[in-house]
Amino acid sequence: MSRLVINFEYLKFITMKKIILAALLACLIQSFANAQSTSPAPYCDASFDDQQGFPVDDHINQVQFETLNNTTNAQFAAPHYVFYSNLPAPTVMAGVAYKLRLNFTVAGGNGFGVWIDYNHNNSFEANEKVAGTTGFNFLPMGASIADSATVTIPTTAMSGPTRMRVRIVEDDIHHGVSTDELPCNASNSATDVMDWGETEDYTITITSANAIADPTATPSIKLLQPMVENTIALTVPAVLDGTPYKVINALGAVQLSGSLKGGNQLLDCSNLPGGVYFIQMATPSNNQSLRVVKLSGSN
Ligand SMILES: [Ca+2]
Ligand SMILES: [Ca+2]
Repeated sequence: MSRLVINFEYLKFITMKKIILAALLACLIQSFANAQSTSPAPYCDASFDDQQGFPVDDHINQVQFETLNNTTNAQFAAPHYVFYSNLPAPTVMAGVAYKLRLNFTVAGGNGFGVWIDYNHNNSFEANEKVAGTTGFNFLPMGASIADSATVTIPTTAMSGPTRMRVRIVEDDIHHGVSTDELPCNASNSATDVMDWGETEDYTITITSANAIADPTATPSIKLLQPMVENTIALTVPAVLDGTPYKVINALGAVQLSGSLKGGNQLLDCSNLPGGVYFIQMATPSNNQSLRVVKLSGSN
């Protein structure tokens, strides 16, 4: 009898061990699948060398761009480059302006720069710099330094997944005292690696207004993104110019109203609280209702 009990206990022990091992393995696979990348390829190196052993904690706390909202509140591990390839890409439309919001921890004389590879040539040209400091306009020092810019996606931008790079840079050797930051390290020389800072890369998805409009279909108004921040972006066929619209909340109360214009239409919803809304339009061919979710806490 006692032998049977011992064997049963032993079996229980083995089974528990298997369960724990399986759970650990599942965790490992999950964290690997969700991991960000530390390789910038095929883009240029944008790491920092901490001035060969003297680290300074200049870093990016937060990046907000349309539905992207990545808060790290930390400097990524040395050499302080990270590609957040694991995050859902926000969708932005060519020809439309979007708000970019940034927050930094600034420990010294820092500038910053943001680039978007609009032409998909795996390089950040000077005309692809969409935000950043210039000249002697250093960022103020502090633990929570906010900055923002309006980024208008060029109508010539290529459609599809597109790399965006955000950098904060403090460097004594590379560019003297200017805050006109560059997207890459200048050369392979150890002393040309930038001193202090952080680089965060992201993927954004660019859509073309032309690709969305289908002239053979029944004219209808299209919502560019189901989840919005401060603006609702619509594509309105020219024949539906002048279509009246109402934006109602989940209780049916009208929050916004007006007439749409043909082309790309932006409705300012920055004053509305987060939640579900419906854009209702009476078009000549049918009555349309589009559902949109405004993200909370973004205004
Ligand atoms: Ca960071
Ligand atoms: Ca480029």
